[in-house]
Amino acid sequence: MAEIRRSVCALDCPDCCSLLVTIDNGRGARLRGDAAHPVTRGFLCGKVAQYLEREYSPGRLLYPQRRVGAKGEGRFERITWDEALDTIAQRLQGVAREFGPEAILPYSYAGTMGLLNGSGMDRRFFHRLGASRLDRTICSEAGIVGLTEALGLRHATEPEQFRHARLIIAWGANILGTNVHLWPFIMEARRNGARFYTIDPHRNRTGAAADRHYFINPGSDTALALALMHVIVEESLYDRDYVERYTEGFEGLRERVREWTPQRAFALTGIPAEEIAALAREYATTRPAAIRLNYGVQRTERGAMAFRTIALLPALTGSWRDIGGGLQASTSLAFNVSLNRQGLERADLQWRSLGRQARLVNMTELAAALTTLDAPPVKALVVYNSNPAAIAPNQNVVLRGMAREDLFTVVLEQFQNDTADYADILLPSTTFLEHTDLYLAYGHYYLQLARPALAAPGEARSNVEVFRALALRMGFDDPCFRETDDDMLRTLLDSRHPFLEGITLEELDRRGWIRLRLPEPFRPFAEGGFGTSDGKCHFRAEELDYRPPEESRHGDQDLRRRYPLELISPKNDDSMNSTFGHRDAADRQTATLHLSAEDAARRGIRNADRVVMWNDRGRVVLAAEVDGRVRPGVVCAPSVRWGKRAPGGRNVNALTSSRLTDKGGGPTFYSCLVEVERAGD
Ligand SMILES: Nc1nc2c(c(=O)[nH]1)N[C@H]1C(S)=C(S)[C@@H](COP(=O)(O)OP(=O)(O)OC[C@H]3O[C@@H](n4cnc5c(=O)[nH]c(N)nc54)[C@H](O)[C@@H]3O)O[C@H]1N2
Ligand SMILES: Nc1nc2c(c(=O)[nH]1)N[C@H]1C(S)=C(S)[C@@H](COP(=O)(O)OP(=O)(O)OC[C@H]3O[C@@H](n4cnc5c(=O)[nH]c(N)nc54)[C@H](O)[C@@H]3O)O[C@H]1N2
Ligand code: SF4
Ligand SMILES: [Mo]
Repeated sequence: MAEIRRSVCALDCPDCCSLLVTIDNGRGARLRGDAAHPVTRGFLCGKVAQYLEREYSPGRLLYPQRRVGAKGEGRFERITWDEALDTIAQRLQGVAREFGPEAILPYSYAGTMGLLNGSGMDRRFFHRLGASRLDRTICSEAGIVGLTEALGLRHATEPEQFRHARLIIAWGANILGTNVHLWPFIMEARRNGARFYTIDPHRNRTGAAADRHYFINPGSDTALALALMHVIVEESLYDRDYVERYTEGFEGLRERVREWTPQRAFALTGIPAEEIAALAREYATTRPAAIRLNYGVQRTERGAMAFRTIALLPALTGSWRDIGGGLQASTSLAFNVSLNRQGLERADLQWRSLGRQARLVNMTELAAALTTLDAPPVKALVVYNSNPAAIAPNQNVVLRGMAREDLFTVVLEQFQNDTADYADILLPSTTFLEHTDLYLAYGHYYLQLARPALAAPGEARSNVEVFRALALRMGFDDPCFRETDDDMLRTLLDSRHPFLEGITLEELDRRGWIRLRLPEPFRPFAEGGFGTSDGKCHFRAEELDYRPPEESRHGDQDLRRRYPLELISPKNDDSMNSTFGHRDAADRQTATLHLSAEDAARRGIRNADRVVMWNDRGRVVLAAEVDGRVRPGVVCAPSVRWGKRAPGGRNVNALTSSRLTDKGGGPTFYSCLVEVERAGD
C-alpha cells in the first residue's frame, strides 16, 4: 500500500505550496499539491510536479569532498565528514585569528525558504563567530523600502480575495510563470466579468493571456504611476472620503502630479497618452480593483521609488476598503512581525565574540567584496542556499574573486553547480523533502510545517545539522547550539503576537498548515491602520520623483550610443533561478534571447541564430528568438542559466552591473544596456 506523507515546497516562490508525497516501497513515487490547502488547491507548477527527478538525480552530491583541481575546474575527491568539519573549523579559526572573524563572510539566500535551514542555526553560528553579516538584498530590498515608505506596514491583499476583483492589474508580475496559484482566483474573477491587464516590457505567457497588455519601457513605472495619479486627481476620480479620513498630504500630491500629464509619461514609458488616461479612469472607477505588483519592477535603478509610487494608488482610490481591492506585493511581513525570529537567529551572540555588531556586507556587491574590500579582506566564504557564481551581478569580477587562491571557500549544496566548482570543501545537502522546517509564505497567509518525507541520500546533511556540528567543533558552548529542530521550532512560535495566538507545534504537526490569526477577510488598510504615527497613509509628495535609469534609453546617451538595447533577464517559467540548471530543457530556455523583428533585421539576425551579446562588463552567447514578445529597443533573456553550461562559461550576469538601487541596496538586473550581433560560425 502506498503511503502519503505531507511536505511543503521550499523553493523561493510566493505560493509556498502544501505537498503530498506518495511513498512506494520506501521511495517517493509522486508529488501532488494538497487539494485541501486554500491556495495550493491540489496542483503544482510544472517544475516542481517533476521535482522527484531532481530528488533522485544522479547529479545529487552525496559525500563531503575536497577540491583537487584548480578553482572553478570542478575536480574533487571524497573525504569523511570528520575530515571536512575539522578542516573547516581549523581554517575558519585560522582566518579569525589572523584577520579577525569579520574576514569570514557567509553567503546565503532563499534556496530554501525554510526558517531553520535558511536563517536558524547558520545565523547563530556566524553571530557567535563574529563573522561579517550579509545584507540579503539580492531580490526584494528596494521594493521593501519603497512599500514601507508608502504604507508603513507593508501588508497585502490575500490571494483568495482576487476572486472578488472586477479589475486586476498584474504590474511587472508574471503570474503564470512565478506565482501560478494566484491564477485560478483571477480566472474565477474573469468568469464573473473581471478584466485582467498586464504591465511589462516583456509579453510573456501571462501577458499573452491578458485582456490587454501594456508594453512599458524598462524602469519607467514611476512615470506611469504619476500620470495615473494625474488623471485620477484632475478628473476627481479619487475616493474623497477615504482620502480625507485615512491619508495625509493630498494637496501636496495634487500639486506634484499636476505636471505629470499622460503625454509626458508617454515619452518615458512608451504607453500612448490616451491609453494611460483610459487605464486611470478604469482603475479609479472599477471596484474592487486589485493590483498584483511583483518584484520585477524594483530590479531597476530607482526601483524603490517605483514601488513606493505604485503602492500609493489604492490609497488614492480607496481601493483598500474593498474585499478584492488593494495591492499585493508580499505577505511576508505578517509572519516576520509575529514569529520570534530574534530568538531563532540570536543576533545578540555577536556581542559575545566582537562586543558589537559585525560589519554588514551587501550580497549584491559580492564582486567588490571579494576583490576590493579591505580591513579586513574577505578570506573565507561560506555559501549555502545560493549559487552566487551564477546569480550575482557583474559575474566576471565575482568569478575573479572566487578564484583567489588565498580565499577559503566552503559550499553546502545539493548539486555540482557553478559555485560548487569553486569550493575548497564541498558538503552534500539535504532537500526540503528530507529535513524538518517551518515555512512562512510571501504570497499567502498560511504558516506551514514539514517533517522529512524521504530519506537523505548518501551522507547528505541539513544546514541545521552542519552548523550545529561546526559550532560544537569550534567550542561554542552556548545552549542554543545544542537545540534540536523541535526546540528551534518552539522558539519561533514563542511569541505573544495576536497573529500567532494559540498556534502550537502540535497543531502544526497535526494539520500541516494554519492560517495566521488574521481577521477574516483581511483588509489591512480598510480604515487606515497604516504604519505611521497617526495611522494615515502619508503621500509625502515632495519626495516623489522620477528620473530614468542611467542604463536606459533615456539615461546616459554616450553609453547608449555604444549599447543601444535595454536588456531584461526575468525569471524563466520552468526554472527557479538557477536551481534547475542541470535540466536540459531549463538550460535551453535560459540560453535564449528574445528580440523584436526590427532589432533583429537591423543586425541581420534570424530566428535560432547564435548571437553574441555584450557590454563593457562581459559577453555571453545565446540563441536568438525573434518574436513579438518585446518591443524594439528591448531584449529579454530568461534567467538563470548555469554559466558552466554556456559557451565561455558565462551567463547573462556577466553583463549585469553591481550598480545599486536608489534605496535598499538592491541589484539593478533590469537596468542594463547591451549590444547584440550574430555570432561568427
Ligand atoms: N518559474 C519561476 N518562478 C519563480 C522564480 C523563477 O526563477 N522561475 N523565481 C522566484 C523569485 S526568486 C522571485 S523574486 C519571484 C519573482 O517573481 P516576479 O517578480 O514575477 O518575476 P520577475 O520575472 O523577476 O519579474 C516579473 C516581471 O517583471 C518584468 N519587468 C522587468 N523589468 C520591468 C520594469 O521595468 N517594469 C515592469 N513593469 N516590469 C518589468 C519582467 O519582464 C517579468 O515579467 O519569482 C519566484 N518564482
Ligand atoms: N540576471 C538575473 N539574475 C538574477 C535574477 C534575475 O531575475 N536575473 N534574480 C535574482 C533573484 S530575485 C534572486 S532571489 C536570486 C536567487 O539566487 P539564489 O538564492 O542563489 O537562487 P538559486 O539559483 O535558486 O540557488 C539556490 C541554491 O540553493 C540550493 N539549496 C536549496 N535548498 C538547500 C538547502 O536546504 N541547503 C543547501 N545548502 N542548499 C540548498 C539549491 O541547490 C540551489 O543551488 O537570483 C538573482 N539573480
Ligand atoms: S515552486 Fe511555487 S508553485 Fe511550484 S510547487 Fe513550489 S511553491 Fe508551488
Ligand atoms: Mo528573488
